[in-house]
Amino acid sequence: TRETIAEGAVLLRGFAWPFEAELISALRAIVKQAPFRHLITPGGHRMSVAMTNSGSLGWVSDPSGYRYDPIDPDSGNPWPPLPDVLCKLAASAAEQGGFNGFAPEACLINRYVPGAKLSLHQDKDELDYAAPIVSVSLGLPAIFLFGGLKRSDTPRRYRLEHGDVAVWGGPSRLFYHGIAPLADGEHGVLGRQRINLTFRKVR
Ligand code: MD3
Ligand code: FE
Repeated sequence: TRETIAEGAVLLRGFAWPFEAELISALRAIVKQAPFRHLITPGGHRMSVAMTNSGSLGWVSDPSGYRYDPIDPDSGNPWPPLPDVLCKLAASAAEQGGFNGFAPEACLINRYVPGAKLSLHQDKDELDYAAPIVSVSLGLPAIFLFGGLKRSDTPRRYRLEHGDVAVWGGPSRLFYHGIAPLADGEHGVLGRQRINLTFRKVR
């Protein structure tokens, strides 16, 4: 199903199901080369969400700030390249959301275990806000908080489940958003975790 939840924001429930097996084996290969790690925010806090990246650029945070970097700082190697299946999934979802020719440079991969959360924030480290962000949810369900342009806008809550894909473009591209602390549970395929992929065009 396809639901418009804000101007430029489209929720495609179950869109990733046909890609499930290939997607998960591609993820396992990425994580072998670039394991999940807990980044430190510029404020000195360790994030409860663990992260890694695939693509020509990866998002990183350290005490000096946030940036996109072609090199994994933990290994000194480039991030694992974006597998074809991920690229195709992102491009076809973007097309469903009305964005043709989406070619992501970065795929940020977030891992949540029960209790992990992502506080309300804007995604502003990209230079190109005209391109959408495509997100893919896998594993345990999560409550997604979707605010507005101001931090003080009261967020709406959406339950994101395994296979749900969303396209965030237009005005919604700069809306505040976050993930409520993950509830405990066990997912049939991924176990006790939630994985979220966000595909981004950076420059
Ligand atoms: C709305 N990730 O990585 S995905 C992030 O589930 C991030 O891990 C969350 O926020 C997660 O930055 C949420 C949905 C999402 C992603 C990016 C957006 C919604 C968005 C950018 C603008 C507006
Ligand atoms: Fe975000």
